[in-house]
Amino acid sequence: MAISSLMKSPVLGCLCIWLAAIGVSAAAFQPNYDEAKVPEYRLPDPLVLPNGKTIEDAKTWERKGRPAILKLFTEHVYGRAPGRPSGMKFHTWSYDRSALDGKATRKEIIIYLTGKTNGPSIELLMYVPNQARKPVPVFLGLNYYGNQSIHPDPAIKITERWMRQGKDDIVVNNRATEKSRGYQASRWAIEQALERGFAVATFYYGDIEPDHEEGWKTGVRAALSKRGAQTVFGPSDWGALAAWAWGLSRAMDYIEKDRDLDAQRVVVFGHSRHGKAALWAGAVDQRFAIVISNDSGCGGAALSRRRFGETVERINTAFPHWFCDLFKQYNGREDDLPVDQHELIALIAPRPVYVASADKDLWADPKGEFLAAKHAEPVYRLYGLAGLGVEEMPGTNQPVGHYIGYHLRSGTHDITAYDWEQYLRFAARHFGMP
Ligand code: GTR
Repeated sequence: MAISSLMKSPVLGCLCIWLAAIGVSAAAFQPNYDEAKVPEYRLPDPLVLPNGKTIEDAKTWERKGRPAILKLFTEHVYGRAPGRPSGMKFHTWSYDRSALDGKATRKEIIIYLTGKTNGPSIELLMYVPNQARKPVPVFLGLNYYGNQSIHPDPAIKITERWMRQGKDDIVVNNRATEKSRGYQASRWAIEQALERGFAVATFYYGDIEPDHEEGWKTGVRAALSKRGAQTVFGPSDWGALAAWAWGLSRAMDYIEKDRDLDAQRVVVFGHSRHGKAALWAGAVDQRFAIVISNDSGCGGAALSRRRFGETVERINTAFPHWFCDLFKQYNGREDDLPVDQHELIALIAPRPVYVASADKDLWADPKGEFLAAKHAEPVYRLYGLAGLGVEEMPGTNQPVGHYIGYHLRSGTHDITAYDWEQYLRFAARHFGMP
């Protein structure tokens, strides 16, 4: 039976929608996991300007090269986002100096994005170390299941926003339950970060846009548009990843106002789709001092032209709302992309950037992530900065790098204590902390 007739059956149709929602397309997509079958490809050179001239110094990169590449990514990949909305307001919803046995101050801040209390908002949770000289550096990242999922701390407000159905009664009727407290705590090394003198700030990515095809209608992409849920997006208008990245910049706007936090030392980080959003946020918004991509894969740190694991066509099919519409033109046509993902990393220069992969996470193409980091080096070199410091991909659990950090963790698609250890060390080194 053809897929199209299968889709017409109500039961199978539902199954297909469910599979698409969790990122498994019913269409038989066969990812390539064979290095020998990676096609030959030529990467665009970040140091060659559209007029064919080669960039030889950092000044020309900043004046001409960087803006040109940023524009290509904006128009062809992630889409154009608005700036900071006027009238944004911050409200301290909770403040407790005795959180986590007195180790930290817990703050919950509501960012009213349009200033209106009934408009879109971000609920930012943060832990600030009590035993530290203020202002402190910050790790800022999105979370998947609400702020209450990052730590078992019973005082964290449970998000009331729409959420994808999950396992184990974590989510019931698309709302997070009491059981979701600490559900993803293993992905958040809060205590370790606090001990090293970092604050950690996070918000639920669904505050900005629920992660499904129609999610934009109840997210900022509709709320900030004159036509609301009737908006018809142009080919280069923002997709969900650009919206999530935009949300990270709004959290940064808050950080700039909080005297306990050092806005000059903010690390934006993320795992998987949040890693893609973190890279784009760091590329666009140069206020982020360090950018960390954990297993971000296709549309993140992995080279699209390798077509290893997830491909452009596959990601645009399973997640049609993530990128701008124009990106769909490159389905099956990776070689025609005017950019590749090494240039996304290059946009972060001269700021330190860290790319991490996991050896069993072939879907995200670990080697493609390493190579993208490698091919970003020429831009760091313009600043006289060393990148990875190695020519070959290191073995598992052997972190490398100077201004471009990289490691291949043993294990699966996840963010673990091992990953955090490397990130905390990397950030501390670049911020001159013990
Ligand atoms: C997968 C998707 C990846 C990655 C991942 C995640 O289904 O294909 O690009 O983003 O989800 O975010 O966990």
